[in-house]
Amino acid sequence: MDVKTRLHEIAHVRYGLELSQCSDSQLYHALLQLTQELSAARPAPEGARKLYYFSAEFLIGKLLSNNLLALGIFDEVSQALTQCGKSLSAVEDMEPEPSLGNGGLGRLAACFLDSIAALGLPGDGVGLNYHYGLFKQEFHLSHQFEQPNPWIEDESWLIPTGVEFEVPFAFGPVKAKLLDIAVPGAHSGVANRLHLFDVENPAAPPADGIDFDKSDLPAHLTSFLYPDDSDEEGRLLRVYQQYFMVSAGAQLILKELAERGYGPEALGDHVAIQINDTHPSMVIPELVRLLTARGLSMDAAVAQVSKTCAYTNHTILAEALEKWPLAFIEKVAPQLVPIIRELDARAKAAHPDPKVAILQGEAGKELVHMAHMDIHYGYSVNGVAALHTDILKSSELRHFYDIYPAKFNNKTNGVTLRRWLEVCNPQLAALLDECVGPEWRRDPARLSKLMDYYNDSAVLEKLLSIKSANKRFASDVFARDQYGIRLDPEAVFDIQVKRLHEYKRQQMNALYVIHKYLEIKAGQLPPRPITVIFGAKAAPAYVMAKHIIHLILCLRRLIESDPQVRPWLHVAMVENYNVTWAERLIPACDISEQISLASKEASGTGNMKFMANGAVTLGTLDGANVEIAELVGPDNIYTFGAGSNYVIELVKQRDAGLKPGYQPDVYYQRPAVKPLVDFLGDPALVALGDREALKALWTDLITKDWFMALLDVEAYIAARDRAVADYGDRTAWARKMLVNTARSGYFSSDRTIAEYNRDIWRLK
Ligand code: 26Q
Repeated sequence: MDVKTRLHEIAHVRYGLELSQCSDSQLYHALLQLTQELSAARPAPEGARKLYYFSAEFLIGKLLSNNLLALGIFDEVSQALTQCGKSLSAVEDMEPEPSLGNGGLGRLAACFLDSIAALGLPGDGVGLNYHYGLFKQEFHLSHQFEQPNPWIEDESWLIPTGVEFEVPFAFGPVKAKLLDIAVPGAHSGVANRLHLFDVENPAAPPADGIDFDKSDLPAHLTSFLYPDDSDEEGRLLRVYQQYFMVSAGAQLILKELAERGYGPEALGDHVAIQINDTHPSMVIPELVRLLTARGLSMDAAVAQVSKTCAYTNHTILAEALEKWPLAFIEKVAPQLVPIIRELDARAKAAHPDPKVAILQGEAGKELVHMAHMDIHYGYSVNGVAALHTDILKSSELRHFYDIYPAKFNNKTNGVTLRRWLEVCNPQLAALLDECVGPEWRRDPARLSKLMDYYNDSAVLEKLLSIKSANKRFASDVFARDQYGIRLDPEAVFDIQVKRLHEYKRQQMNALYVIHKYLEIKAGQLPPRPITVIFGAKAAPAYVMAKHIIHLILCLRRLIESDPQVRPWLHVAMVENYNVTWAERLIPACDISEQISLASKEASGTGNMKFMANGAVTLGTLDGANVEIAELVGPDNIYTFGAGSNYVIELVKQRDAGLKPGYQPDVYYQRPAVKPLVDFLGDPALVALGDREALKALWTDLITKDWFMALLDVEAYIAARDRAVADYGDRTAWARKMLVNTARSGYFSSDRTIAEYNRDIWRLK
């Protein structure tokens, strides 16, 4: 039966209605059923080994469009809806967005599942079914507030499997129920699964805010996703969550291994586990425990686990490396403690250097260094961009690189161009079909053929008109969703959307806004209107990040109410930035802000999405920006600021208390910088906001400035002004757009996954 007929039939059976009579919500549920049926009919891919991608986060976003595309029925469904006066995008508005991740790491896991299935590789995700996901952000009086973010409805993408495992906590066993989400692969005809574990009796929704009684375990094990920076109190529950995930996941692996006809002694030959940062690292001792319980000797169990597990590092921020008190693990899962001690003893016997020990600190107060356990007992360690892997080898993990050079490898991140180009920017995708042929959709490297049109004025014009249309669309949605505020589609759209973190330096972007504001007040107008768009959630306990949001929102109000400045400068901040917002904003962007302090952003993946959609990067030579710069060449990117070697040297001096280190005061005193920073105390601004918050930010900038915004701010302003000026030569700018899209094929996660498979997983 063809798809259209089946859709009509579903509408009839469910509602007794014609498609044209259905509400958007009814159509959404009918399409949910249709895609679920088609995914269920697909076989799972087979191979010598099967991959389990363990991650505490899968930031999948809405799934309807993506799944229609993967199933090859997007156009057909879209037409069927249009024919009866409906629109797919209105239907998609009915779908709640699951926010099962914080940001980059979680979104990467979702892109990876999409690519694994598209390449026809056997690989499933393993994670947790958070009921509320990351908090929903609201702004009141220019401050962020957090609300619960429920996403599970009676009918959803979750498929009950009936599979259950018991997770043995110290306080008693808890049943882990397995729910699956189908992951159909584009072009491959197969489907994988995202396995999400849940408790049997989840807690009732919280009455107020996102606080809850953290002592009420186990009902809360899967209530919330932890923000990437959280308070002490929350940390113990996070260990409970992690153990819940890895114990159930490890049991699932052994069950499926047995179903394929293999015993536990053959684990490493038939299974690969990718550990997505250290959040799932307890899978190592848990598997050792389960294998020994099934009769393997300790030696054999350790050998199998070491053939199975591979670790990805996503950060070089020391404060983000997980070190759990052994006492926490004792409290949560005491059965792991002797195993961790044994793993530590073996590592110490082979490598006495205390810097590489798993257990560190004096007896009774020992910390378990999760990354160290992964590196000793995993067979692969990878960073997520070339620069990041180099820094791991030469500084952060140098002592491990000395011991295990062959384990280290780089896998530069990628993004699925199906969601981040085909679905979110259909007009550009259609132009690419015309120019390079539709094969780019299977083989993104072919996007480079777009270079043939470098001097084709019709194509350059078309690129500009598509960008304009996307800007108008984003403005309309913005006006609809954000209290009727309009964006000016004629202005340069300069966008920074990502989690709020000092190292990402939204505060430096705000200093540029102040710089422009002061120039305009002094009568010096920019060559054209500039719209600066922010989107960012701050972890609830991250005080400085909240101050930065406050600054941005106060600047927005100040500029909005100033008739002299308003025509030239506009600041917008989307509330509750999420995957859906990203899909609207990225295609509308002219200048992509990627301005982290060099050496601090492991890779970045937003940078890749913007590039593919024809935005020009304004960035530091950090993370994957370095590779973007190499691919597009200096005329098609704006780079600025201190390099990573210099920054690493400054940080070393600062940590050792050596001179000169980094002294923000030296930069603050510069005549071009001081007025920008001091504007935080300007009466007009302070009148709109919270004096204490702005003062705290000001004091931090001039005395600490931990991520060196003042070091780079002058170079940043110069580079940004140059980009805004260059934007005026429309043909030259269109060429930059073209080169960026043409060179973005490298950043397809299909390429990344092919490399993981070739070098690490060897699935088939
Ligand atoms: C840890 C302990 C307790 C509570 C929370 C956490 C926690 C949660 C999430 C720590 C870190 C994260 C997320 C990290 C993350 O998103 N890293 C990003 O990973 C991307 C994909 O590789 C990179 O592109 C980014 O550069 C990196 O910042």
